Amino acid sequence: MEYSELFTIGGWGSAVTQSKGDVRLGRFISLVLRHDPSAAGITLDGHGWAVVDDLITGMNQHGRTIDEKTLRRIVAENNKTRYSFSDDGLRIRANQGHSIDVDVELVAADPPPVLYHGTALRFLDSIKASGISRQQRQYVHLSPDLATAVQVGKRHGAPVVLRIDSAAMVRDECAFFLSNNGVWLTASVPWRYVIGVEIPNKSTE
Ligand code: HQG
Repeated sequence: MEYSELFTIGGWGSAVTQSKGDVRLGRFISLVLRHDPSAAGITLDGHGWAVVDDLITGMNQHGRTIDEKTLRRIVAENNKTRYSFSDDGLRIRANQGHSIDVDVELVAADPPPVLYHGTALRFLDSIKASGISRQQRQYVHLSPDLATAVQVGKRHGAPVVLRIDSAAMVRDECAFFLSNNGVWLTASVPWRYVIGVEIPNKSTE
């Protein structure tokens, strides 16, 4: 494989190098398992599980050539541990990030006292007015560290990171869930719990 075909994706933990083909397949798997199973002509059960054989067949029927070995490699190499297999290995689901209504049996947990939400500067006025809301997803996504939040924010443009007083939210009985891949999730974050607004400079990016 040519070096030019490879690029590195920053993420949680160490960087992982994936081929462009794997990245494209990964994006499609994410679309199917989080947002639109019909894109591969499959259905998910109420807990977000797809049958692995159905996913592979469906992807191939919808122009995404993949075999089981490739699927398992893409899942294993995923830089954010986005997917899990069932214990018997026959089903697969996304750990979090859904826009469709499935119950992935998230674990309720007490978060660290401060969490971070990365967003774009252009959303700030709207967030100040109405708080951080879940938009198309099931939950607001929060990161335990600033660096991850910067990366999340950059997906939308010039980033800004909001520092969240999660300890106060817990005192006020807001529920938090921890996904399998370390993302903190909550229903919404009213503006009063934002205790800092940080515009990252190059050294924190
Ligand atoms: C913003 C990625 C205006 C919110 C990441 C965000 C994450 C508002 C955008 C995961 C608003 C929604 C989720 C308001 C919130 N007015 N804008 N009142 N409230 N917003 O993609 O958090 O790579 O749905 O700040 O790493 O960016 O997919 O959410 O900017 O964990 O695994 O509306 O997606 O993970 O954008 O990202 P998103 P997100 P994966």
